Amino acid sequence: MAFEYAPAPESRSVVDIAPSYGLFIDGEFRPAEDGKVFKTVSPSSEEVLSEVAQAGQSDVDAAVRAARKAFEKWSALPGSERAKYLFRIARIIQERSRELAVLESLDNGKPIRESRDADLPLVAAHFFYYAGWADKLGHAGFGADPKPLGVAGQVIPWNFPLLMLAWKIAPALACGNTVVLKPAETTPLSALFFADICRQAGLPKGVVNILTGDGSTGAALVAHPDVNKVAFTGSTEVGKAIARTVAGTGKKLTLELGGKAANIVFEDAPIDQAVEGIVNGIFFNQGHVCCAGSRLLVQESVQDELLEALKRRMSTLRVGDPLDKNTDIGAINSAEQLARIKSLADSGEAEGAQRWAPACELPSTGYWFAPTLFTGVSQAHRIAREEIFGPVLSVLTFRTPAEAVEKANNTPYGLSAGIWTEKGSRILWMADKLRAGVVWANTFNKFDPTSPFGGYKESGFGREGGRHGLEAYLNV
Ligand code: TAP
Repeated sequence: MAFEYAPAPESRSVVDIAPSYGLFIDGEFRPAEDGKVFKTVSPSSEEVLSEVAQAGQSDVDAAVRAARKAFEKWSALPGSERAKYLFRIARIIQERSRELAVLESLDNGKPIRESRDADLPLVAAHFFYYAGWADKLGHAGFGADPKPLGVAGQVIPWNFPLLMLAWKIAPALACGNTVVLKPAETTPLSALFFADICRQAGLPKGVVNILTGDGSTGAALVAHPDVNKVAFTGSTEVGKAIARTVAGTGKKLTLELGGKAANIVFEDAPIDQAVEGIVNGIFFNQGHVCCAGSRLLVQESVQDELLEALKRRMSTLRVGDPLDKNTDIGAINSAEQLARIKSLADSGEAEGAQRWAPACELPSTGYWFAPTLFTGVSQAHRIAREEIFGPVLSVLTFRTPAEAVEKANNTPYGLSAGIWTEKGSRILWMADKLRAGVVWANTFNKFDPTSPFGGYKESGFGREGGRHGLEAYLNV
């Protein structure tokens, strides 16, 4: 069955993307010292959106120098003054949210409904939330007068470009640190628009610096001797490399890495509600979510009923133009990521799992992957062990709660998990046994700035969000 939809695209004209952007250092946009640039491409149309500067070592040095200089005055401001800037930034984000949502969907490929209704409101909420903490740090449980760390070097991925920026920058500034942030190579634009928002808010020069570039820029930032704190979100592989770089330097480190979350459905769960949660858990943001519910653990007795309902629901998902408000699944962020998803899905078939996807016509240009389900998956299969970071769900079964816990925990990761059951006592028992930083019950992918988020094991350490999120940016 081919999908038919009347395109009602959000107008591109609400966002004015310049043909080129510089690095944002010390309150000014400037080219990279060696003049290097790279192109950023829309994954839904393969159109070049802009050309941005590629920061090298001397640009990293300049940005860290600017942040160090700004730190003296910024950290000495009363918290109530820092709060004013953060509130101002939050309000400007709200005012410009339509423009930013369209920009994010163009550069990242995510559906406008998600960037408009999830990413942008959460970005603003993060700045409002941490603005509220800026003058109350002495009451956060870290001593009467906790001090900021200094210059924070922050490296973020492409799956939630502006939201990951907010998770990093809002608590850092609230605590009195200054920041050098590197967005991902495939999604640099919203961070550059954020730089413009910092100017609009009158934020003192050098408090926020944005360095676009590739992994080498991130590596140079992390290794810079005058960076006091490193915050990274991305793959476990790069996280391990960063941990090695930072080891023994005295830099404070938080790592937010991959996941392979179990979404566990018991036989007493309301099936329709669970199906919505499963769909949201794995197909939200094309599955480019570190806490995605990528392993469905279903109790054997309801397997047939659940899978039938799930397939019916998956058949209604619309894949296509991210700017169409009816789109459920947008574009895969890059050709590289698409190749990775394809190769892992192929390994699922090769290892003997059964592959199913609803019939759907994918656009001929851009990077797309149909929502896909694998049944007959064993714990040894790569699709049950490795993070796919795409719209691919691996289904496993269990008989008893103890077996569910054992299978859910049988992964090097430990970021999140979901439980679907009517029994409150079972939720509490499971939450205690599951080795996951976040456990959702009868819901999935719920985020809130007041709630700490972070992992166990190879999913990283440190918490972002909530009061706990302050600790990462304070000398406690
Ligand atoms: P990473 O390579 O980890 O990229 C994350 C960020 O780190 C990007 O800004 C990246 O720059 C930068 N980076 C790369 N190498 C670095 C280094 N040696 N030192 C410092 N910074 C470095 O992730 P990816 O390549 O975008 O995705 C690969 C896989 O990672 C995905 O398939 C997915 O499984 C996983 N992933 C997980 C998450 C979360 S939230 N857990 C997020 C993204 C990806 P460039 O963009 O220029 O490479």
